[in-house]
This record gives sequence, C-alpha cells and structure tokens, in this order.
Amino acid sequence: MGFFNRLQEGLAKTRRGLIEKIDNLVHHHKSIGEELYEELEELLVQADVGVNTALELVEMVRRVVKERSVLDTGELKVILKEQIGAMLNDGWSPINFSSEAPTVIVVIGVNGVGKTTTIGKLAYLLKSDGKRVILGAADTFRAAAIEQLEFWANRVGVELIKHQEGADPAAVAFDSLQAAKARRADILIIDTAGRLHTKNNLMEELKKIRRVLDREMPGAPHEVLLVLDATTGQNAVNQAKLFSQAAGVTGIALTKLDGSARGGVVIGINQALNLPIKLIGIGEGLGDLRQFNAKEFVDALFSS
Ligand SMILES: Nc1nc2c(ncn2[C@@H]2O[C@H](COP(=O)(O)OP(=O)(O)O)[C@@H](O)[C@H]2O)c(=O)[nH]1
Ligand SMILES: [Mg+2]
Repeated sequence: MGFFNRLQEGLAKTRRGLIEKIDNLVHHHKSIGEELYEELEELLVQADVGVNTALELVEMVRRVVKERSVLDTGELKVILKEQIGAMLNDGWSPINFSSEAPTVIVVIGVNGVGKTTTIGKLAYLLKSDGKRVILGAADTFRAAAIEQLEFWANRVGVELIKHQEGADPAAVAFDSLQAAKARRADILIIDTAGRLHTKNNLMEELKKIRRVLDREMPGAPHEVLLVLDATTGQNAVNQAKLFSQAAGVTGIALTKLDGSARGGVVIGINQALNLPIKLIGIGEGLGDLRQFNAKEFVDALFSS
C-alpha cells in the first residue's frame, strides 16, 4: 500500500469524527445560516482543531460563502477543504538543508512521543534519497535509549555516534558533529532526552547542545524538530508552547497520526504555534514517515 493510502487509512478515525459529521450537518440544514456556522464551529472544536482555529476557519468559510454568493450547503465541505488546505500551506517550509554539509538536525520532545523512531524513519527517508546520514545518541539518560537508536542505525545502515549512559549530551553532540564533518556526511540527526519532570534542566541541556553545535559550525543546528504525538490532541499544542519558548524549535514532526481520532490537531498546531509541520508519522515501520504536504493531507482527510 502506498503512503497516501496508508495516510488515508490512518486518518479514518479523524474522518469519522469530523468529515462525516460535517456531511450530516450539511444534510440537515437546507440553507447556510448562523445555526449551521455555530454547529460547524462546534464540530471543529470537538475534532481537536482548537477553539481559536475553529473560529478562524469558520470566519474564512463565511467570507468565501459571501464572496461567491454560495447558497448550496453541499458546497460548504468543498470550501472548508480549500480553507484548511490554505491554512496548512500558510507558512509551511520543507526541511532546511544547509548549503554547507552537514545539515544538523536536533530532535526534541517529551518521552514517548516518538523521537527515536522518527529519527530512524527520517534517516531511512534521507538515505533513500541518496544522502549520507549519521546519528548522534545525545539521549544519554538511559542505556536503553542509546540501544534503541543503535537498533535503528543498524536497521537503516547508518553510522551512530554514542557515549556511555549518563554522559554529557552536549559532548555527544560535539563528537557527532566532528564525526559528521570527518566522514563528509550530508546530514547529522541528534536524538535528545525528553524527561519533563526536570523541565528547567532539560531546557538548559537543549540550549547547551545548540550552543556547542553553533560554536563548531556557525548556523547549526539547521533544524530543531519538535516531535509531538497526535493522539494527545490539544496537549500536544501545550507541549509545543513549552518547548518553543526555550528550545528554538524550527518545525514539528507529528507522529502517530495512524489510528488517532485527533488528526484535527494538525490544523490547530499549525495555527496556534506559527510553526510549520515538517514531518508526519503514520506508523512504526521504516517507510511510515514523510515530509508534510498540505494538499496530500487534506486530500486524504476529505477522501471518501
Ligand atoms: N503507531 C505509531 N507508533 C509510533 C509512531 N512513532 C512512534 N511510535 C511508537 O511510539 C513509542 C515511543 O517511541 P520512541 O521513539 O521510543 O519515543 P521517544 O521516547 O520520544 O524517543 C514506540 O512504541 C514507537 O514505536 C507512529 O507514527 N505511529
Ligand atoms: Mg527516545
């Protein structure tokens, strides 16, 4: 099955929770009016789009309905799809590759969101694209975290730079960058720890990693990807706010869209944070990660 079909399948629950309800809504209203808009807004909020974003979307739909003098309620879905697509496309940018190798990508986020898995899948994606990739195991908090990344490195067939459990993450980042330069790697991806109960320490640790990288290669890291778990809905938005203040986040990798009923959060994250969603994960397999594409996403979401 191709990625689009899997995305389509992965968004089935969200589709049921949002698109099918919108179908019902428009069938139960003969004309477009206040009541319909209110119910639409409510559906969007329920689908984890977020209150502000839901309001904004309904405003956009309202404006287009007026501009085009739309009377048919059936048209609403088409307009909504168009507006969601526009919203998701607004401010989007692809992964930022450095003109000078290596491109350094730091991956951050709380425990369990899917950082290490995403790194494995991203390494596979980039390697398949002909890039030379190196991984840095800067989540040194537990030995198991290093082993997990090593498992992925072996699976994908890329080199891993690691230290002992408990080592200074910034030192791992430093060594990884040295190695990436020496091996003329195109891409270095650095894994980090995500234990939130020591929030301040974590933020300091991430800052230190960034400082060390920038000192070794001015401008690095070129991406700080915050990994968020789509199944946590609006919670993901809160995590993002927390991290983006301190950690210099440049983009979002949204995982576990497969089987989440809260795919609407994609729209909310994009709007609430002003951060582009760069990657989406739809499973635990090697091929289950892709660069985010607004058109592909709305096509999959609105497909029947
Ligand atoms: N279904 C699904 N599971 C995922 C996805 N990404 C990660 N996971 C799972 O989420 C769990 C935590 O992932 P891990 O990479 O260890 O998270 P980390 O603590 O942030 O490094 C693992 O069981 C992964 O297999 C995804 O896109 N879809
Ligand atoms: Mg991990």
